[in-house]
Amino acid sequence: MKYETVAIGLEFGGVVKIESVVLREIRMPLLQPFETSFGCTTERRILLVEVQSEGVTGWGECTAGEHPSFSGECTDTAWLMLANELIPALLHTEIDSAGSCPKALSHVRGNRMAKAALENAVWDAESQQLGIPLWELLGGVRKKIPCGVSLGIQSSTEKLMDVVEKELAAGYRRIKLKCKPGHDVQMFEAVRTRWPNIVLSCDANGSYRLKDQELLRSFDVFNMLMIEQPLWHNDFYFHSLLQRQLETSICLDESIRNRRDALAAIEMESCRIVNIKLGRVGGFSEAIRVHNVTAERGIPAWCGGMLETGIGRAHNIALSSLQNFTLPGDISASARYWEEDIIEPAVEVSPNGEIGVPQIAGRGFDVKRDRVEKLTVRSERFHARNKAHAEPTGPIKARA
Ligand code: OSB
Ligand code: MG
Repeated sequence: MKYETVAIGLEFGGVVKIESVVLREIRMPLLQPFETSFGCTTERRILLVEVQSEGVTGWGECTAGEHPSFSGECTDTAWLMLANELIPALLHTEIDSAGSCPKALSHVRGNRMAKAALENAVWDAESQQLGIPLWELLGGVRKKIPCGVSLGIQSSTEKLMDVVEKELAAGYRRIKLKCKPGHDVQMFEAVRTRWPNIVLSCDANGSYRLKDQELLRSFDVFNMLMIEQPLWHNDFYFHSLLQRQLETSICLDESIRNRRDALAAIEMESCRIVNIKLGRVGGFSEAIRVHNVTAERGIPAWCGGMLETGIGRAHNIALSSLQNFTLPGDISASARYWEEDIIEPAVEVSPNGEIGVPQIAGRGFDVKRDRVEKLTVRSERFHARNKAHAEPTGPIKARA
């Protein structure tokens, strides 16, 4: 079969001269603990990258978690990779656009969340230099992003029902329930009985095994839009066997690291829907490539979330403006996560469950520098003297 090539966002131009990069860690408590099959998060330790380039500052956020559970990366490994490998390599290389970052960083295997933080900061800077919205630089077309919510495992069904009710009242268009063995059918039954017609999905984060096939098949009666990553985080084959047994569509999250993985999953029929996350695939360049292959094959895509601050959220909004992001993403209001976000305006969702894509140059949200400084627990600045040698110049601030 012939497929038409989709080449959105793959034409790059210009020159990006990077003078310095600041790496920092901020700490932000979540308003509510977020529990998944692999653990509970109460406070985020988030790395931010600032790229200074010809009068503009591009920001990037690293989506690595505090522990290497969702992926093999965590906040501390990402710091190490950025400080020792990625930032020096970028400062050492001439790049003509953000789209050349993957090549400049290609000597490092894996560590895609660390790479994404840096590459996305360069895209952010480039869009400001060109004076166009980031979404436009990426090749986006959508003016509004449909939004869903991802609900962590709750302490009781009553609590869960209250949370679902609140999010539906806020306008969200899809409810995703985190599940794991022992935390599934009863919960789905309660939600479905009360809300027979809402768009519902679940996310197992890889917590079931093939021996649970019958149990997973019993989820079909709940008429869910999808079941996200039911089996192992790094599998395609067993998901393809499982998908044949299910009416409900499988959506892969953890398994998809790049375009080639998406293509393999689609050709093996391991899934019928793809979740695209900027950090998981290594940044905007690869996210666009994954998007394009899903578009070519007629596979719906949506943008996942990783409990981001407003910087990551702004980037997720820009990415979601691409044509094939047809399903509601896990991109929701800042106020669901943070007492005060680090951007302004905060991300807000309309009563009909949409986020408006900002129509101004750059990421479309200002970074509150004072707030970022206050939340910073360590930072380091790196200079490009002349492209010949880039060295870390030591901590500009460090406190416990
Ligand atoms: O699997 O989608 C996931 C959060 C952390 C790690 C993995 C996942 C998630 C979410 C949260 O589902 C989505 C969000 O609200 O940011
Ligand atoms: Mg997921």
